[in-house]
Amino acid sequence: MTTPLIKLSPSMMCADYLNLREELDVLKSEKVDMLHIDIMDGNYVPNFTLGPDLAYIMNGHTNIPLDFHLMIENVDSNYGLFTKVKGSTVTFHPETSKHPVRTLSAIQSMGCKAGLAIDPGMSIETVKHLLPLADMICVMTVNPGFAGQKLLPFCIDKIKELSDLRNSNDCDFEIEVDGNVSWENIPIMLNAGADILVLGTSSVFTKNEPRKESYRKLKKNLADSKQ
Ligand code: S6P
Ligand code: MG
Repeated sequence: MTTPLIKLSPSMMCADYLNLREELDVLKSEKVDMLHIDIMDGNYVPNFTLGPDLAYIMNGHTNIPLDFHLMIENVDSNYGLFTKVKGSTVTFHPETSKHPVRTLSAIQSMGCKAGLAIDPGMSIETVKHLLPLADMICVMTVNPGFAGQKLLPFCIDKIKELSDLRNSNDCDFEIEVDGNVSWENIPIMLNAGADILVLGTSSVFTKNEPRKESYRKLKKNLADSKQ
């Protein structure tokens, strides 16, 4: 991509599974930064999606780092399943950990970046002491669990709040935005301070457009957003 400052993390739960090899080859040629892997347990969220084994196969084929988004109840017992690829990111919802400080540093000690995901119902204030310890904060702009939902507009304020806090508090976490990252919403999200875009059915994973064309539109959208 021509905009190195903005990172792209396509959400693999939105891919065409019957053509996964072709999907991965496009992502390789588009030089996306990460593969966003949603992990769900049917408890924290009412859905099941991908698992670590398939994620490692995707990484083995592409060499693209993984961006695990854990939406599971029992994160403290399971985070170790997701740290196999050094340099990848493992993100959890802080309310799913008994000791989030310990879990953040355990993930980092295994050679991965550690992220915190902020549910739409959770305030930034709740996690303010954790912010300097995290490598990435994922702001959820839809309820976790499903693709294809509509943006909850009040979540944009949280991106801005995080960006302001980062500037004033000498933190260096990246801000990821996850949920309805559409052509219309991308400029608003970038303007609020997002660094990483999770791309799903709202942009590059559509039924009626070739992937290459979607990435061409995305590049144009990013270039226009920078002006
Ligand atoms: C939702 C999940 C997300 C979705 C993504 C889909 O629980 O965490 O990563 O895959 O939001 O994108 P879209 O554009 O369909 O909302
Ligand atoms: Mg996600």
